[in-house]
Amino acid sequence: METRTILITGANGEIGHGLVSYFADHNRVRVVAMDLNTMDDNTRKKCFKVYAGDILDTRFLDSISTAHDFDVIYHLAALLSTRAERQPTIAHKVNVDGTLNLLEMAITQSRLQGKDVKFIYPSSIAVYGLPDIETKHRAGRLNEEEWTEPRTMYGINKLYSERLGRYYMSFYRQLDANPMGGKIDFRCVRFPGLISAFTLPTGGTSDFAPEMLHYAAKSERYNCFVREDTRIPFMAMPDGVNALLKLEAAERSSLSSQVYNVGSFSPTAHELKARVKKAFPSAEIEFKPDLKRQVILDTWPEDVDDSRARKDWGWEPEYDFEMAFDDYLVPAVREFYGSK
Ligand code: NAD
Ligand code: AKB
Repeated sequence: METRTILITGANGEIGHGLVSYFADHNRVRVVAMDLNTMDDNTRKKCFKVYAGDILDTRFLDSISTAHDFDVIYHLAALLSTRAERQPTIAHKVNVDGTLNLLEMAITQSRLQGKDVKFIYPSSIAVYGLPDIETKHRAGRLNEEEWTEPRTMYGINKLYSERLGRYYMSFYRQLDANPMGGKIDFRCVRFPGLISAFTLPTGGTSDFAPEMLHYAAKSERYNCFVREDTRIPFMAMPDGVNALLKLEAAERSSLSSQVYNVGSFSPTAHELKARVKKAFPSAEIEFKPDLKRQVILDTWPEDVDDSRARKDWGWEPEYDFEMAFDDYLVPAVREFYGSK
């Protein structure tokens, strides 16, 4: 087997840490990692090459592209929903123009190398937009096509990027007389909120779940910014990383779509609090809803229908709600903070 070269953008983020660690334990992979922020030493050591720079800087991207032939690009760099809503024009630049720059890099590479380059893209449940809470309750589990009417800049950016990926894969420069070389093999998962035991998210709207757990483990009081009855889907970080890897490894011929929902568990904020308090009985968690952020969560679905991913590439989460806490989150977060 040949050694594969993999580019990870946004490698210093939550998912990036998980992916880089996975590849570090596997032979025959060269990870080229890039992020706006300088990579921490631990992550840096696990990579073949590390770059600090902006995905909006096309000269910077060109310099990376001329130095490496990529087999796979994991494009993770983005601004998440709350941050994107506060800085919509910057978010549009990073989430849309940045993605376009990476797709251009990928198509150029595939044409020069004369082979397909895989492009793995994490989208989000933010692509959905339910008009009101009654409709949200009634709609329940959504498949990939229902209610894709996002009401946030981030959700709009993600939905459009899914479609850009499909364009680059199937219709790019469709008027060219002699299309040459390889193509982009675009594959996308729509993630729920991810919960890691080792990193705290910044700038997302699903952040209340990981924050609740981490604050409890640090014995810090937590004011939860959502209502107790708020229900959106979540997933343990190892399953999130695994979903990306599994989709990347799937045979192209088995994929009937470019975009796949992946689900795992879907508790209310009240149920999350109860589960965190079971692990950390002295945790102080109070619900103090931020009405503006709540509106965003009320437009996201209660759950997702991931039967297409299960059928096409054998998606199945390892962790349900109880197992995520019992077998991963609680032991790992305790060890991380040295808490009891
Ligand atoms: P994160 O915020 O932890 O990491 C994103 C990384 O991108 C950061 O390290 C940041 O420095 C980098 N970045 C931002 N702007 C950049 C730029 N202009 N140039 C280069 N790097 C830049 O996010 P994450 O949780 O690791 O998410 C990774 C991807 O997964 C994102 O595309 C996100 O939308 C998607 N996603 C995440 C979740 C989740 O719950 N974590 C859910 C759904 C989808
Ligand atoms: C966010 O809250 O913005 C992310 C997501 C669900 O995409 N965690």
